[in-house]
Amino acid sequence: MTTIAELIVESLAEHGVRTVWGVVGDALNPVTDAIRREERVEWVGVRHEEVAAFAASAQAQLTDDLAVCMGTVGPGAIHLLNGLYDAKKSHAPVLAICGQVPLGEVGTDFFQEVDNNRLFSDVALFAETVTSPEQMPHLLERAVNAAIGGRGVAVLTLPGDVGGLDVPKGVRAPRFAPAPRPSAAPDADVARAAELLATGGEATLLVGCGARGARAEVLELARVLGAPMVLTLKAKEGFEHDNPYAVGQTGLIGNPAATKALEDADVLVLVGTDFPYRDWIPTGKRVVQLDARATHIGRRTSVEVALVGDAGETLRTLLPHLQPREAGKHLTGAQEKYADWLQGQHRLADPEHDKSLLGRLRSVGDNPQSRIRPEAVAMAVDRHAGADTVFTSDTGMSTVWLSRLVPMSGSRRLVGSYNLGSMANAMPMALGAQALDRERQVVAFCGDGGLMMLLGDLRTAVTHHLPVVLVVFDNGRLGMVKLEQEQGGLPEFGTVLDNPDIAAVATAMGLTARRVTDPDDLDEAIATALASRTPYLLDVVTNPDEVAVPGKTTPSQAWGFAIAKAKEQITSA
Ligand SMILES: Cc1ncc(C[n+]2csc(CCOP(=O)(O)OP(=O)(O)O)c2C)c(N)n1
Repeated sequence: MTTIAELIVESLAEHGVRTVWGVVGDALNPVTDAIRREERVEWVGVRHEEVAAFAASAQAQLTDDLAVCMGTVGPGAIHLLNGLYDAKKSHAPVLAICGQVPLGEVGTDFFQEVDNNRLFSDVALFAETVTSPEQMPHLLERAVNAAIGGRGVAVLTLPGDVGGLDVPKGVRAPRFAPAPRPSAAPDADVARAAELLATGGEATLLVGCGARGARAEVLELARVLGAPMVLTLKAKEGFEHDNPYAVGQTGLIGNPAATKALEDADVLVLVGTDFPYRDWIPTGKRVVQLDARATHIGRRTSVEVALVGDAGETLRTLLPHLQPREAGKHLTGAQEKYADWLQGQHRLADPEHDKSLLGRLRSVGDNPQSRIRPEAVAMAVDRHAGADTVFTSDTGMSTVWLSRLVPMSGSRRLVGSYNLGSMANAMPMALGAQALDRERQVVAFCGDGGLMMLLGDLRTAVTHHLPVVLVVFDNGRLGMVKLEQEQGGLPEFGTVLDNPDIAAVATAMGLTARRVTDPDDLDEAIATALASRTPYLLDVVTNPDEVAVPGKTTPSQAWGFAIAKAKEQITSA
């Protein structure tokens, strides 16, 4: 006989699921026992279920296929929520298997009872509870089909006395639906787009991760239009390398060349992006938007021609309609501005810069503990990391340094909480990436605030032999909030972190760890960490006053910054 739990685990293994993340317990015991006996599936027991959900989200984003996490009755399920929201907002197919109190107690406000179907109703495309073996295999099929077909979260809840029940004799194995086949936008819409692009003037592309499968077509579009290409953070991987049209990111993490390329255009072409910041999408332009999801069309700016379809398929029908243009000042100007800006960033990251007069003026006093520039950390990682490294980053300033200074050359991958914007994701996502391939180099850019939130799972890297390299930007601050406060003209408040020696903590947890305080040690420390094949934490004490200037600063931001600094001087005097 086969139990419900066995049927679930066997069919997930059959589909290709190789890791399940979670914390064991009561209602889920039949499932974990089935995993114990299933050779194809590795159980990664974590210390906090949020880590399980972030790891699954990262795996789903990296593989474009189903990833699985588990949280048992009540609080165990609740702990999954943040990571599941990350998966939802990143369109990552994740199945969460959750526990529930025994059937007879459901609805009695029993110990630990939480109504999972309601709890997960906002985050999940599908959230149902298995109450009898006759619901198998249909309920499991519906859950997996919802996650894969709808690219989001499905939650399947198992009461304590249900997972171990036998499924009726002769029940067929679950069959999951194939992922939807991409198709091109309708010809008439493609023709309208071609007409607009032919007559509309200078174009700039804004490209997002929805275009990932269409790299060659998007580059060809830029060539034909003579257009600079602004990349969203999520399009960095796949589009940044060997791309003469790329001018970096826009928005708060961005650079002036990208901002200007958008502002100077007559026509904006949005490809596979739901870039959310309206303030950074200039108005008064003619706009063509191409996206597989109709719900993304016109959500951020007014669109004249909408192309609803797969990026690659649609561009292949559009490109033959376009006459190539000579690349003019619009493109070359943006390219030059971008190159200048990049050069400036690299100067900041140069250790010699700190020794120069200008560098000394910019550095914070004589305290050697705060002299390592985060830019220098990012650049040193880039120098020593491989061509196929997987990077993750925490929400906070570490994402800014990564975005600006770590090019996604070769087949590097990048994953973060870039739609939900949660802290604490980088380390769990690195664990998820590493479990997919233990030979591949995985590097996490962690904030000190972010890392400390889910610190217990440092040990998971050791227990499960996941040789991630965690680079902690230890600025003793909630740095991004400090910057927000100062740009808003507020004195810094509540952002100072009373950190322990994070390297010592990591060492106690069983990782190899090192604290770096001297800029002269940085390069060698990073080279050593990246060459090691063990879980490694580098606690780099960085300058908390390093300012990341956005691609465009408003006078009120600059003025706010000056006022905040003055207030801080007065209150600390
Ligand atoms: C879970 C969560 N809590 C709070 C925030 C708001 N927030 C965004 S960035 C940030 C500071 C991050 O600090 P840290 O991890 O130390 O990185 P830093 O910005 O200093 O590099 C905060 C509190 C958030 N995004 N997510």
